[in-house]
Amino acid sequence: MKRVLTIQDISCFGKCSLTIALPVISALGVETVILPTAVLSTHTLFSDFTVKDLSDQIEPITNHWKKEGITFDAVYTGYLGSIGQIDQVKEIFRTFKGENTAVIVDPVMADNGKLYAAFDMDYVKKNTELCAMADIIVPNITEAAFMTGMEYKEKYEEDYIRELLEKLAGLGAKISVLTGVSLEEGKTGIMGYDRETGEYYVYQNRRIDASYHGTGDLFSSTFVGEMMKGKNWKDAMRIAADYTAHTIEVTLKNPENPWYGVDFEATIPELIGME
Ligand code: PXL
Repeated sequence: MKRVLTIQDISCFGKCSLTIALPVISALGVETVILPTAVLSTHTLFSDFTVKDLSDQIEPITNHWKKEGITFDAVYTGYLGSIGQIDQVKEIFRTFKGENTAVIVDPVMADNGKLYAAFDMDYVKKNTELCAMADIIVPNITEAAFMTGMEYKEKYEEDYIRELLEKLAGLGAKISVLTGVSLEEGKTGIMGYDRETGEYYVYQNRRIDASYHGTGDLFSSTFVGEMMKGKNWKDAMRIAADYTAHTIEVTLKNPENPWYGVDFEATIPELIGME
C-alpha cells in the first residue's frame, strides 16, 4: 500500500486541511500519515478561533519516525502557519525525500487577489522556496501571481495562464498545476504544465457560482490520492476537478446550508469509483 505523509493544521470544526486530507486520501486506499502543525478550534473564516501551535512537536515526531525507519511514497503539504514552520517542512523534505518520494506542495496563503490575513510578503517568499523543492505544485492564480511577481488578473486569456505556468516552472517544480482557471464563459477548472516534456494540459468543468472553504484542500487531497493510485498527473487532475465540482453541487442542494465547508462525506463513495 502506498503511504503519504500530509503536513497541515487540524481545524477541529469547519472541514479543511487535515480533516479533509485524512478521510479523502484514506478512502482512495492510500495509507495517510498526518503531521498536525497546529490545532485550531475552527478554520479562520470563523471569528475568535483558538490556535495552539505545534511547531515544537515537529522535530520529536519526525526524529522518532527516522529512528523507526519509516518512509513515504509522497509528502503533501497544505496550510502552514508560519515562516518557521516552512523551514521545518523544508528539513522534513530533505530527511524523507527518497528516490521515489513525490513531494507535492499546495502553497495555501491567498485567494481572490489577496493574501489571507495571517500572511505577508516574507511568507510568500518562504512558500516560494518550499515550492522550489517540490515535484508538483498546485497553487491557485492568486498564489501563483504572488510567487512569480506577476500581476493578478480576474479576467484573462490563456496566454496569461501560460505565462504564469512558465514562471512557476522556473521556480523549480517539475509539474505546476494552476487551480481556479476559467478559460470559457460558464466554465472553470485547471491548467497544468510539465516542465520536462513542455506539455500543457487544460481541463474545464462547469462553473458553479458558489465559494466554499476547503475546496482547494479537497482538490489537492484527491489529486494526491489519485496520483498514489497510479494515475498520471493529468488524469489525477481531471478526477480531482470533477469530484470537487460535484461535491460543491451536492453541498449547494443541502437545505441545512453548511456555509463553512463542503459535504464531501456525502460524495466520498462516488469518488472511490471515479475514472
Ligand atoms: O483551506 C485552507 C485552510 C486550512 N487551514 C486553515 C485555514 C485555511 C484557509 O483559510 O484557515 C486554518
